[in-house]
Amino acid sequence: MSVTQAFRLSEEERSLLPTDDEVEAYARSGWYLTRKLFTDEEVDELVAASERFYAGERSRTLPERPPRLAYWEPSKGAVQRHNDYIHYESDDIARILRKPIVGAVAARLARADEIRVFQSTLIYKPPIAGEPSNVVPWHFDRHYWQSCTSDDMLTAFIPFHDCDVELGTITMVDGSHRWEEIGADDTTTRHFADRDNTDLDRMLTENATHNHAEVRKVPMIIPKGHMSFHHCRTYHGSGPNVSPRPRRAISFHLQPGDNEYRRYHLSDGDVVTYNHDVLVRRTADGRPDYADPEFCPVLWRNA
Ligand SMILES: O=C(O)CCC(=O)C(=O)O
Repeated sequence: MSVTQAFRLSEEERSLLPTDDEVEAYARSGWYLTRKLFTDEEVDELVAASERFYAGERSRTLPERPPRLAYWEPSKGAVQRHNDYIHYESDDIARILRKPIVGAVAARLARADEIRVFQSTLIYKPPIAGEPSNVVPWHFDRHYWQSCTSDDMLTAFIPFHDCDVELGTITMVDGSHRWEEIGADDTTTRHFADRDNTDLDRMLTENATHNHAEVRKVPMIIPKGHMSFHHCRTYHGSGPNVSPRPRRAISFHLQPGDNEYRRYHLSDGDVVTYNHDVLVRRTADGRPDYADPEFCPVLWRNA
């Protein structure tokens, strides 16, 4: 199939794209709730494929385990599950995630001509009200992607069911992607699971105060088949799962076509690395290639 055929939308799919006003609203708020992009059958298949994955089924496994890979295994027990590179390890899940409409929505929001996969994490919050690992502290994703040149990366949060506050849905701090940042240090490049929650809460409050901004927390109430998008500088987090059901989702992290690897130094001179750096092919000048089609396939390209 040629590239232009692969990235074509039907008339019906075109009606699912964000309008100009919605693209403007995303630029102001840093988040967007989509229309219904996946059918109920596709969402049900995500549940079934994720259960097969948890039972050990893999289409392939990573050639090596990078140093900071999130990779739940049954031996870790009833904590929140995170599994990175799900688009690489499960073809059944990748097939659904890579529906062109998802990339086309991202391209509109990021005002980009091309969107590639950056990362995808399968997430499962067990239905245990007091499970501490279920709480996702306030953070923004750009901190983890300092080896990237782009300030316009974005994430689709894709629940596998209706998702609301009871299930611990993702919650955005409205407009926070436009704040000027203070207090960023080497620790911010570490994943929230390796950070102190009170430290992260304090950072949110201090940054809001510095920007004379109110912290307006907006829980994403997401019907089945819909998804939310957030900008890579939008503060977000999520609460406990106090429902009797697991909260199942994928965080689908996306990069605009112009994103590339850059050397980013910490204060002690160390260079920040991302898990891709030991997996992807090299560019002609020897840098990790964040356009390697094996790990970072193109999701959408404007004709
Ligand atoms: O699982 C959540 O509630 C938050 C996920 C997240 O941090 C993200 O999608 O970037």
